[in-house]
Amino acid sequence: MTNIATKYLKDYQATSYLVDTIDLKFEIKDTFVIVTSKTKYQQNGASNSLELAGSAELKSVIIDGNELTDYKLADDKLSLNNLSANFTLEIVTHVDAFNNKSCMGLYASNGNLFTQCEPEGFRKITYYLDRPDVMAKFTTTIIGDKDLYPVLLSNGNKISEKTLANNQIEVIWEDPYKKPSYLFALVAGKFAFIDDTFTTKSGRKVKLEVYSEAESINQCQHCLESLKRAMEWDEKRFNLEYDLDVYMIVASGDFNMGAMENKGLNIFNTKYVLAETKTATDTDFINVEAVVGHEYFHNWTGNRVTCRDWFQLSLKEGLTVFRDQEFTADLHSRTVKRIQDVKNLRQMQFTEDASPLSHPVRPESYMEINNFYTMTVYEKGAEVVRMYQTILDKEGFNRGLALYFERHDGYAVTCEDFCKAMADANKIDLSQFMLWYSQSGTPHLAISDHYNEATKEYSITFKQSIPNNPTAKAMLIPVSIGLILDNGKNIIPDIKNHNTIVRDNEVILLLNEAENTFIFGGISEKPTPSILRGFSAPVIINYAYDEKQLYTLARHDNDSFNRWEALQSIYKTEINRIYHSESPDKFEINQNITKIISELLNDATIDPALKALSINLPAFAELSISYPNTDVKKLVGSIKRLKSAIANGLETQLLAVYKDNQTVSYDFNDAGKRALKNTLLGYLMQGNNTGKSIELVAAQYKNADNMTDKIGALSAINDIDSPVRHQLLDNFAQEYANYPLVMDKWFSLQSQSQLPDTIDNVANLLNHPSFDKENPNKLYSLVRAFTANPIYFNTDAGYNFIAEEIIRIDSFNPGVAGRIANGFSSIANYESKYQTLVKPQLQKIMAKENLSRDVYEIISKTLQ
Ligand code: 0A1
Ligand code: ZN
Repeated sequence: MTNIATKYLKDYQATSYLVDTIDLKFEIKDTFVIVTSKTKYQQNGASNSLELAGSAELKSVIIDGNELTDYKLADDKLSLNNLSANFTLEIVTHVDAFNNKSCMGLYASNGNLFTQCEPEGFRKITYYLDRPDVMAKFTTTIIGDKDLYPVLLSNGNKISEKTLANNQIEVIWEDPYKKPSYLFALVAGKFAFIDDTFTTKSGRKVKLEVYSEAESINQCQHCLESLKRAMEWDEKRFNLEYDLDVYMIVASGDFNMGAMENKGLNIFNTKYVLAETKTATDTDFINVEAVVGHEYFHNWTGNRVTCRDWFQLSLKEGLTVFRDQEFTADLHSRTVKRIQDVKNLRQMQFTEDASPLSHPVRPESYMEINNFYTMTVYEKGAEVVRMYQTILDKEGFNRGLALYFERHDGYAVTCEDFCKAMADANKIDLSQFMLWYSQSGTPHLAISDHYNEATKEYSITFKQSIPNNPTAKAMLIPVSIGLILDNGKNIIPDIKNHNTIVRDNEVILLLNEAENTFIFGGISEKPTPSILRGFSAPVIINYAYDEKQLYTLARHDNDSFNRWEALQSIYKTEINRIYHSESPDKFEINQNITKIISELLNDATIDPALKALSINLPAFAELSISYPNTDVKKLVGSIKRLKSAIANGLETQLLAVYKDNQTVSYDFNDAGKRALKNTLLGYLMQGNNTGKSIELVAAQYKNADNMTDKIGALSAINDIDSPVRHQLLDNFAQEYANYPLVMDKWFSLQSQSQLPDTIDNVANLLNHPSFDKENPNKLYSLVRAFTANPIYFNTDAGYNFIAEEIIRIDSFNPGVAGRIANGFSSIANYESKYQTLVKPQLQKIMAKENLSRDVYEIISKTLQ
């Protein structure tokens, strides 16, 4: 059996040597790359031994000019002993970049070379102190054939370019900022580019360049524009300016994640660069802007101030996700963005935190750090950062951030350092807040209230607990609250407790004990509490709202997030009643639901994007965690039942609103209308009048002048067994055969389908001419997407298919295999028959020879 070590946060130790400078030389040959690294080391402490991480083919080791022959090389480590206090180490490796399918280290994609070094990819290139607390100045020389590699890029500023003999060119890059090895990048190949400039507020003129393969360069403009918006926004909102003369973004069709913030040279998945109306949806446009923002914002939160060790990953990721969320909120609709983020958090992070893979925002141990680029580290981490801002207000938060940069610019630090900067800048004690980093699981708040007619006082009591973490201590939880009277009036209550914040019409209760009670005076009648406004903390609230209260909130809450939330609670209550009813298929739904949806659709003051979100029912993944031993089919059926009842109850109106929201010629600003229209089409397709709805789908598909409407039509018909579905899918595959990212959408749709031939179809699609069995985007869109198909993944054949794919993919790309393996973790919460079915499949994966650390860790934890 594989023996894989666990690493612990508590074992952190600084290195015995530090690095001053590193000079890298890459000579690109026909079948491999020669890498020479010259590193200046200085002793740091008493030890004169050094252990360097590396797995590339080692050719030579030279210390201060003397070749070393008696070095120890074992377990991907080079050990050096009896070293001087200062020395220069020269190492030559050969890197097998052209056969590297892992998309880590130095690898080829369509003939071009890219690097991916975060978290531990640099060690696949050379032998080094490949950890974030070792920061050095990098100089990079790249030599390659002029025809094959006319573009040669690395971090920092280009300091020389010359032609050598034999049609070779040599380019030298120098990065003036010290950085850890995970931020190193190199790109070599044939690319087209578009450029622009941005002048920072202090007057620095920055060249902006976006590179892609020539055939897609006409899809890069939105990315470039997004970069300028991000640079401007960061100056305005956080007073942060860019610090180099050039900022480059390069698109790669083979990339394991979304994008990478390498200093001055971001490498992006094409998915987050290319966007043009014929081939990208409205959501794609927003996502490109958000990811461009995210990587740009890392320049300060990640690069200038980085992480001491990988346990601190959320220090940069939680903070940077928070920043990109705010960027999107400021540029578009704040409410829409908040709702989308919370939906995503509930579907993906709450489920992770309720699964065997639950871990704290700052994990205390890991086997493979690659497995910790999770929803918890990123999205819950962003909620943790948001809570600082909620508690300290925007000004206080900005003061804290400024102090954080003042203290730590140029250093590798910890989550404590961030918390301390926030606390010190605002002169408050935030020690209890650190529990958000160390305690796993989603906190639940059990809430009860009481109105005293005689004293006109209203009291509300919160009991906090984490069900799957019973020893958890009481945390500091900011709960934004409002009170609403029966006539719909929102009142600003007179609060009698100390641990509350009252600001700009907002009341925030600071829970800090297992049980907290708050008392409000001068309340004329028993109010309806609007709890957790704006989703002020990543918790689950349990308050026994009656039906009337939920409708009061849905209609009258001043907080737009909580109006949406009340509707969600209304839907959840109804789905729950259907789920527990004797015959869900015949369940008659509460007419108040159709009434309020009808009102909402008629309300001209509500923006269509918000209407679309308001009629969107909670997803299976989100609901399943509140159904212990979930009966998967029953839950899917209950959601469907509610949807079709709404569709049938409101058919005429849904159709009318669908027609009203048609757009004439494409304008991005109509995205809200398209979202509403497509949501309605999805509803209509679930109603009884299938024939008519299919006609609508076919017409919309045919007339669409943008990708959003095409995908809207295909999604609506995706679960309907009709020849039109096949025709449209065929037509789409023909039209977009040469657009890999568009074909990803086509694969995804089919793997999500609720039609009975889905498993066979998905298995066959692996051999479709547009599929590529080694490309991460393809594998995510077909194979990983299938793990989110509750009906067909959760079958013997479904589990077997995914297990076989994990075993196949693990041999060349453990990162992707690990991410697919995550799909098994939610089964722990389902009916036991599913666990019985999945167990042999998981054991089969564990028995694979040379199973990667990535998959081993995930499957072994899932099996526990
Ligand atoms: N730091 C990047 C995410 C990233 C992580 C790992 C990668 O390869 C294994 C690539 C990118 C971000 O947050 O954008
Ligand atoms: Zn990031």
